[in-house]
Amino acid sequence: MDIAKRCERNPLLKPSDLKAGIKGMEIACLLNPGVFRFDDKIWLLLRVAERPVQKENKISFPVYNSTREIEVVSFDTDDPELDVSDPRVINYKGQDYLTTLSYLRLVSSNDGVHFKDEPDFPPLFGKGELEAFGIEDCRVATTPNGYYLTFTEVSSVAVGVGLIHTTNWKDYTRHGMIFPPHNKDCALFEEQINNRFYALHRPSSPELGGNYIWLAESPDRLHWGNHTCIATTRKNSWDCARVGAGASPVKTSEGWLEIYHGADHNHRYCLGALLLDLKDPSRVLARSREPIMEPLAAYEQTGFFGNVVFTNGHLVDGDTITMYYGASDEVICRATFSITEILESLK
Ligand code: MAN
Repeated sequence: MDIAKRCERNPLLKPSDLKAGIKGMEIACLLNPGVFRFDDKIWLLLRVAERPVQKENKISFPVYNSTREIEVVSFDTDDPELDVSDPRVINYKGQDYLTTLSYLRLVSSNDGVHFKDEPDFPPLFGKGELEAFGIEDCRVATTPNGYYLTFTEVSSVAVGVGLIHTTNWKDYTRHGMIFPPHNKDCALFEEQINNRFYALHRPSSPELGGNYIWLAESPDRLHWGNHTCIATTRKNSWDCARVGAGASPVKTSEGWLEIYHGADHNHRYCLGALLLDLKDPSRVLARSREPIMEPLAAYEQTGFFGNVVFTNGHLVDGDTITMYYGASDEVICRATFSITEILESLK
């Protein structure tokens, strides 16, 4: 059952609300923001996906070249060696490319509904070979030592998870790739358990196994081990093709509550919940049978890539989770959940 309370002002942000951040490009999509409080305001770290204005019979997209400049690559749409069946990814002569280049950009708000650009806080762009196709879907873990950002690094060689640390959103320490390919959807626990750091992550195992949620532990957030698989996809279910963690798990009296996404073979993305043992988060205490949120609103069903609700950021206040999410891979929305209601739904 869909128990999300959608904000009446949804979508809160759409591509035309912001100016493109890369010269010569336009914003195609705003997606999947990380969320945090800073300086008495609510901030979103948006994934902004840009591309050149498309010309007839051509498909053009930006990539970073070896000298770290943005270069536009173009193919003729009638080329028989080109596969454009997915609006997000294209394949040309056996090589995959993304149709847009993503970077991370900050917007802030006093009320959590009206967001504005923050030109004094420069965006985070992909850097180096492993981010040549951009950086995406950044989770922000808020800790006493500052903010830890986990995000997807994309290039022609890999999809993996990068880590960045900041305290002021102006100076960043880049720690490189912490979960090697193929991996994404990494959510850090915001506090230690038994003196260890924990993370949820999503490796993909193409032959045996699949796209499952895993748990890992670390002494320092840089070196990860003791990996265990905690949630697989489920046959004939809304989450039969792919599952992945959302934002940092929420500590509740009954366990760590994780809102995760699940997709079926039609790439329809819904949200569900996992409840993990407080002292041993590798123990799954409960999992949603049915989604707690489905793409039901018009803006969730139609867009750049329709039938998607995808989240990797929220704020928690008492019993309320204020979740920000990407709808249809195109616009930014907000919904709230009652923690009690989610926990009830798991019984
Ligand atoms: C998938 C989708 C895209 C994303 C790529 C690379 O195809 O999630 O939005 O750009 O993976 O991460």
